[in-house]
Amino acid sequence: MWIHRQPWKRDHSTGSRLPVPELEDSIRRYMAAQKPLLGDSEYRKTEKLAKAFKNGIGKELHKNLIELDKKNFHTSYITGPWLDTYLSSRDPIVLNFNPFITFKRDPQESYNDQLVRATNLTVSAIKFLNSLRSRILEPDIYYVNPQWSKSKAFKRFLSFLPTSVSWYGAYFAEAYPLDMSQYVHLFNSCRVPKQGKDELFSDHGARHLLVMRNGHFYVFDILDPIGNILHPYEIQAHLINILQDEETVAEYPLGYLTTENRNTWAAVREQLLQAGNEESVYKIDSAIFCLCLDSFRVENSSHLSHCMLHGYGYNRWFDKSFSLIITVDGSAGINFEHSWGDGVAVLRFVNEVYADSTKHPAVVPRGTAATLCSTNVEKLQFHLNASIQSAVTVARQKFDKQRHKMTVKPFEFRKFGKQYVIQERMSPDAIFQLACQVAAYRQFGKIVPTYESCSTAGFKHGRTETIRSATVYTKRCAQAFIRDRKKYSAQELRKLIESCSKYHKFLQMEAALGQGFDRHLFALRYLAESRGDPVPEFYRDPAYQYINYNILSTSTLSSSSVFLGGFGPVVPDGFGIGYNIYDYWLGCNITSYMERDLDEFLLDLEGSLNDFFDVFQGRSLK
Ligand code: BUJ
Repeated sequence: MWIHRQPWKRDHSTGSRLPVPELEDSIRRYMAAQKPLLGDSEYRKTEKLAKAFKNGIGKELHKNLIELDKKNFHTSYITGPWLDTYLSSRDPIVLNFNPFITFKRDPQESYNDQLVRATNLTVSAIKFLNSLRSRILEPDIYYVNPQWSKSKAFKRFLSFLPTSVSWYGAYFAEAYPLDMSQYVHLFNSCRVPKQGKDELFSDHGARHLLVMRNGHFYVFDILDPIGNILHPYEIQAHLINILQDEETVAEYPLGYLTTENRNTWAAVREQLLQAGNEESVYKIDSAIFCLCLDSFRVENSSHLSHCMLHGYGYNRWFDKSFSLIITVDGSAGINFEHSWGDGVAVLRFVNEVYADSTKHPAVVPRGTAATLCSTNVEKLQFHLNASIQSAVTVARQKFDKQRHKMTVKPFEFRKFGKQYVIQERMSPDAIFQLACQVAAYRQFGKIVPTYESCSTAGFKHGRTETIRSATVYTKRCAQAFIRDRKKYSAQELRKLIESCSKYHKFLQMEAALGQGFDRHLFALRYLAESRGDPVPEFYRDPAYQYINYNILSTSTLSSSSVFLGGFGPVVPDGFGIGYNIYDYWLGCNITSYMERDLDEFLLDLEGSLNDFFDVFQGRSLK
C-alpha cells in the first residue's frame, strides 16, 4: 500500500503489458524445471498433481487471473501480489532482502576523501532526482547490440510495428525500452513496519537529507522551496559540521530497530511515536535519502561487502528506500530496501551518479567549504523510555549474533571472460550458471534448486521472472564432468556445454518476455489465498516446496561503475551469488551462513571453470 502525502507522480512506464502465460505453457515449463530435481516416481506424482491442477482448480484460477488482469490495465498482474509478498514477510529485511551495490573508487584518488566523495555523490544523486522531476531523464533503453539497435534502420523498423508489439521487435533487435515506474519510489520513501504487513510511505514534498553518523541522526534542507539544490560547498559545510560532531556512538542507536523482525519493530515504532517522537520519525521517513557516514576504513573486499550488506547496525536505517554509505577511506555503496523496486532501477541510478560525480565533481579536494558556517543542520532528538531502550538492546544483540554468522567472499577467474565465450559462440551467462551447477553437483552430489533473477522491466510495471538454471542439460553435463569425466572426449564435452548454453539462452529469452512459470504459478496461488480458498494440493506437493527452496540464489549485473555487489542467501543452507562477466575475466561475490561449505563451493567453482577452459581449448580432462 502506498501513502502519498503529496502526489508527485509520473508514470514512467513502457506501454507493453506483461503477458499472463498460458496455463498449459506454465505447467509444461514447471515440469521441465522439476525434471532434473526429482527421481522418476516423485516426478510422476508431481506430474499427476500438475495435470489435475491444470484441468481443475488451476484452470478456474487462471481464468480469474485473466479477468482481473483485464480490469487492471494500468499495471501488471504481478505488481500487487509481488509487492504484497515483500511487505507481508515478517523476517528482518537486512541480510534477507536488502541487496547492496558498491561504486568503483573515483579514478582521481584525492577525490576519495570521505568528505569530498560524500559531497560529490550526494550532489550527483540530487541532480538525478531533479532530472527525474523535471522529466528530462532519458528513457531507459537496454542495448545488447548497440551498433544495430541504435541504427536508423532499426528505428525505422520499430516505427512500422504497432506499439503493442514493438517491444518484441525491440527484443529481436536486442534493444529494450525499460519500465521506469519504479523511480518515483527511489526518493523521499521509506518502508514502515506494521503488524502483519508493512506499508510504503512517500512524501515528495520533503526537501531534507538524512545523515547518519555514529548512530546519530541529522537533517538539513538540501533543496530550496522551488527545488534548487544548495550550493555544493554549503552541503559540504553541513557535512563537516556533522563529521565534527560526536565521536561516540549513540547510547541507544535506533537504527538497530530496523534490523528486527517486522512485527517486533512495528510494536516498538508505535511506542516511539507515543513517546513523543513523531516529528523526528517523520523526518527520517520522508528524507530524500539517507547518507551514512561511517567512521572506519574498509580493510578488504570482504569487509567492504559486510559493511554495505549489513554494516554494524547502528549507523543504518535499513527501511529507507536506499542509503548511500561512505566510509573513511571513501569506499561508497548503496544498500536498498527491495519491496519498491529492483536492481535495474537502482543500477541506472548508480551508473548515472558515478558518471556524474567523477566527470563533473561538484567540489574539489581542499575546497572552500571549511570557511562557510553551517547553522542549518538539525540533530534529531528522541525521547526513549525504558521499554524502547531495552528493545534497542535486544535488537542489537540479535543482529550482532546474526551478522557474525554471515560470510561473504569475492572470487575472480582470470582465464576467460565475455569476449572469449562469445568467440566460442556460447552465452557467457549460461557458462557461469553452468559452472555453478557443476560446482553444486560436485558438492552436494545432486542438482539443487536454483534461481536466477531476470528483469521483466521491458513491460509496464514489470518486475522480475525466474530463470531456472538447473536443467536436464546441466544435469547431464554435471554428471559428465564429475562422475564420468574420463569417459568423454573434449569434443563430446564441448557439445554438452553447448546444449546447456543454447537451452539457457532460450530460458533467458522466455523469462525476459514474461514467459517463465514462477510468477504465473505464484500469482495463481496468491489469488486462491486472497479468495480465502484452501491452498490447492498442487502447491502442497513437497516437490513444489523443494523447487522453491533455492540453494543457489543468483543475480548478475553488468556495469562499469560497479565494483562489488551482493545479497544474502534465501535459505539458511544456501548461497547468495552476485556475479558479473567482464570482457576478459569474470567474478562473483558469494554470501553464506556456512563458511566451510562456501570455501568448498568456491574451489569447485574454480575447478569447473578450469575444466570448461580445457574443453574450450580442446584438451581432454584429467
Ligand atoms: O529476483 C528478484 O525478484 C529480485 C532479486 C532477488 N535476489 C537477490 C534474491 C536474487 N534481486 C536482485 O537480483 C537484485 C540484486 C542486486 C545486486 C546484484 C549484485 C550483483 C553484482 C555482483 C558483482 C560481483 C563482481 C565480483 C568481482 C570480484
